[in-house]
Amino acid sequence: MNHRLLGRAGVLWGLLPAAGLFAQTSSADRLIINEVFYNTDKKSQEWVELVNPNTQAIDLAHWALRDSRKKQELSSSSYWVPGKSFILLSNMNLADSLQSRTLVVAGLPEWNNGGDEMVLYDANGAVSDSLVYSAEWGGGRFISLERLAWDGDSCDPNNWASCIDPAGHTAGRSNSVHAPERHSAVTLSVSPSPFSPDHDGIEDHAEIGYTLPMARAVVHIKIFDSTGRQVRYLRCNGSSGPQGSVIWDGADEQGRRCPIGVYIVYLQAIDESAGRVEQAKTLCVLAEKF
Ligand SMILES: [Ca+2]
Ligand SMILES: [Ca+2]
Repeated sequence: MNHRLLGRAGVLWGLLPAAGLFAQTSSADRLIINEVFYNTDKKSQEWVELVNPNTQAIDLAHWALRDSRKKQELSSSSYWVPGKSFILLSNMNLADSLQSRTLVVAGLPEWNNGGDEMVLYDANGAVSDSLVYSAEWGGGRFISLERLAWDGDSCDPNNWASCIDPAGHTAGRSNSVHAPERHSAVTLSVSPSPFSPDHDGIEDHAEIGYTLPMARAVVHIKIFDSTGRQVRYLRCNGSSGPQGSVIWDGADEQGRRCPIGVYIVYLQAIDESAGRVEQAKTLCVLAEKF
């Protein structure tokens, strides 16, 4: 069967990083914002955890961090962050209570509980990492907001979640929720693709099948168009075993048939008991016969 758009998937897929939705940035020579403890009673209890994912140490001299209102230099003299290690930034010395390495920065911005902007600059003024979080991304009163994947997009809400450690945070150590491998162990497939939801009884639905590397998980499946706009929340909070499938009828959230084009199928599987989150994405082509 012939379909329009057949063969164009690769072209459109190449355009997707420009949309920014799943853009991934190289982590070489930079520090990454890894955890934010923003919802506390006092500014002095807040902190930000940075991670140095590289093997070589990085000097924080003249690095800076800003929120939506002010930019604050972190250190006027050398302060080395060893390779593969964490550092907390705080207004107060939290070493006694958290037992982790802390750089005390008087004048560090206060992080708003509802959401805030956070931009980390290196000594040359280049942006090392940045995000604009909201309370909906995760975190809560004395519960931190944790990053899942170091090489994931800082601005992707799906790359952040509430800490599930009993302490409410993982200051100075690996996060309680994380995507451990660069390549997900999830398999995700769409069949048939292209499909043509024109109700002629032939290839009207796409079956999205998956296998998970966990016995039980809560699964979210979303459909995005090629500009990164979410068109359908196909499965929300669904309890799943190690494999499953869902049907997409080609309709958006309002039941309208989506335009022909290339769509992104995004799956997130969360195993809270193991503190494990896996993600995967694949393409699906919605076409029409001719
Ligand atoms: Ca706060
Ligand atoms: Ca941590």
